[in-house]
Amino acid sequence: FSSRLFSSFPQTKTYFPHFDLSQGSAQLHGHGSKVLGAIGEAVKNIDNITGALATLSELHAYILRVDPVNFKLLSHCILCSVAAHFPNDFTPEVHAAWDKFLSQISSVLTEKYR
Ligand code: HNI
Repeated sequence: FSSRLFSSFPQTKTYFPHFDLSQGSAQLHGHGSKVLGAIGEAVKNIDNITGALATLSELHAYILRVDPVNFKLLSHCILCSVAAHFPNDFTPEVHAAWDKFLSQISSVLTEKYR
């Protein structure tokens, strides 16, 4: 999903000047597992996503200062990746559920900006 993000929305690359962003780079793989690990934590704490991602929320708002628009772009790329990997399971209901879940995560990670 990171490769999709950087090729479809190259402006997002500006947050990763210190990364090797070529497709299949070890750094990108490592980072992707961290992001998916956080998404896994959100799944496990579906009733308390705010609590589960509190530290990450502060990191993105206060230290990384990622513009919130980028969360929509990333969510879109994650959704496309899920659809591409699990075409048979990606029913309209699953699509809607993932969309809702990812926007919930994005709200949590951008709420500290206000
Ligand atoms: Ni994000 C670091 C999770 C959206 C830019 N990000 C992380 C880490 C996790 C993470 C986990 C690693 C933290 C650590 O090492 O302690 N990021 C997530 C999640 C989302 C998200 C779950 C949304 C679904 N991050 C974004 C977006 C951008 C972004 C949209 C910018 C386009 N993130 C970063 C940057 C880092 C980062 C930059 C630091 C990378 C590094 O290692 O230097």
